[in-house]
Parts: sequence; structure tokens; C-alpha cells
Amino acid sequence: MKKKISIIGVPMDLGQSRRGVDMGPSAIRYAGVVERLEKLSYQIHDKGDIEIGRPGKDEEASDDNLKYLKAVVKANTKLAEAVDQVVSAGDFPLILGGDHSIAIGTLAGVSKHYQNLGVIWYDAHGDLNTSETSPSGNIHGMPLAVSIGIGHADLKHIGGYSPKIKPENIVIIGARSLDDGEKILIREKGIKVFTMHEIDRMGMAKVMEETVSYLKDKTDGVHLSLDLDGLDPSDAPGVGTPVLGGISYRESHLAMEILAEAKMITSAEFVEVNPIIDERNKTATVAVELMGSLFGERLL
Ligand code: HAR
Ligand code: MN
Ligand code: MN
Ligand code: MN
Repeated sequence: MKKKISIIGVPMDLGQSRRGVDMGPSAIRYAGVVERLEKLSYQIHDKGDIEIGRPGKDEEASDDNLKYLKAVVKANTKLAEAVDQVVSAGDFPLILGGDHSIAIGTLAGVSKHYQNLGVIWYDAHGDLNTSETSPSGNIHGMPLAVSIGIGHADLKHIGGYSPKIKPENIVIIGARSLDDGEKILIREKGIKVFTMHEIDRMGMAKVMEETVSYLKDKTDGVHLSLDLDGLDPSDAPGVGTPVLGGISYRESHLAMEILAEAKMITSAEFVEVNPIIDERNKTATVAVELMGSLFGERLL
């Protein structure tokens, strides 16, 4: 029987300040995600988009440095339910963002199905802020903290339980823009991080091999949360918060290929594609190409 992948789009951009990532799911679909994965002989079920709606004008402002908190909670609650259903049905959930705050809902839907879910966080950022440490109040800078049980109660308790994941089951890859509070949390919790320094020094192959062996024995499933800003802006220009000196296109393919070989990824999301600032849908196209490698495409 063909392995089934269920796609869920989350057209939401309220977790950050630049409008446009709400068009990410469309851009990724137009870049040919369904066709690409069908070629690899998966059975694809595109479940369409989670309905987000328009927030009221007064919704952005928040007393507690959490912009659009209500709207983000609402969207992630719906997403958690949709993802839960996909996993219950035995399908592989592939989530298309949307800003990275949607990882809160994805992980809420996935992690209840595992005793020890691992998470690979492929990102220029740590996304480990809280309302106290966030320089921006943007919730897309907080989802990893929320998922280990640190942050606003309404965010933590999406899905009805907290925490979703253990700090020792996380690997961050590609970090190069970490806020002070995030650095403290990383040290305090002992979170494994391969910054750009380690990627340059060790090479991506070694980084991924160490990631795989770090997670293999202690997890019973691994979620890949891939923020396109983990890549260098020259390869992925269509992101809201680009940071120079990122992971290359080729290193990213290698990373996905090593994950495919390891057969360890059980759910994935690709987030932060912003078509407004992209160049001819380049970033969405890169996302689809990386999905190809993740799901087993080979050059020969
Ligand atoms: N760390 C900064 C903040 O919290 C910037 C976060 C940008 N985050 C993303 N997701 N694009 O990784 O505001
Ligand atoms: Mn991110
Ligand atoms: Mn990022
Ligand atoms: Mn490839």
C-alpha cells in the first residue's frame, strides 16, 4: 500500500509583523508540492487550508507583549485538531505555513501520539522567547518555548496538555540570531544546538549524522519544523526575517537526504514563505524541492 501524506495549509501571518506569509500555502501549492510527492509514489491528500479569518483592528495590541494572541490561539487550536486527525488516521502530516507560530498547533496535534517526540528545528532563530524576553512581541519567535511548557497559558494549553516536548529531544540547526533570553534558556535546559559555527566547522553531513544519532534511540517519532529563513537569504529570499550567513541550498538538500535515509521523520512543516518579498516564487520552489529530498528523491 502506498504511504499516505496529508497536507494542511495554514494561511496565517499574525505571529509576526510583515504581512504576506499567509500566502505561503498557495505559493507552495503552485510550486507543485502535490505533483512532486506523487511522483515519489505517495498518495497525497490535500486537506486544504485551516480557516483563519481577519482579525479586528484592535486585536494586534496586547498588554502582555503578545501580538494577536487571541487569533493565534484560535488558529492553532483548529490546526491541532486537524493534525491530530491526520496522525490518528495513520497518515503523515505535512503542514504548510504560515508563520512559525503554527508549530504550536502542529506539535499539539502530533505529540500526544508519541511518548518521546523528537523535534528538529531548522531555523536561523531559536524561537525560544517568552513575552518577557521577546524584543518584538511576535509569537512566531516563541513556539519552541511554548512547546516545552514555557510561555502564556493560553498558548501552552492548546490541545489540552503541556508540555508537548522535552528539551532533551530537541535539535536546533542553523541558528545565527539568538536573543539573550533564548541563550540563557538553551543553556539552562541543555538544548542541543548546531549553530552556523558548527555547520561551517563540522560540515552538514557530520551535523546531520550527529543529529540522527542524538535522537534515534530516545525518540519514537521526530517532527521536522523547517523555517525557510534557516537557509541563506540568497537561496531563500522570500522570508520575513532574513539573516545573512545561512545554510546553503545544497547543504539543505544534503540534510533532507540524510533524514530520508535515516527514515526517522514522522511529521513535517515548512513555514515562513512570504510570496510578497520573494523572487518569482523561488522560496516556495526551494521548499518543494527540499520536500522532494526529504521524501526520498534521489539524483540517480
Ligand atoms: N528572535 C526574534 C523575535 O523573537 C526574531 C524571531 C524571528 N522568528 C522567525 N521565526 N522568523 O524563526 O522577535
Ligand atoms: Mn522560526
Ligand atoms: Mn526563523
Ligand atoms: Mn536532492
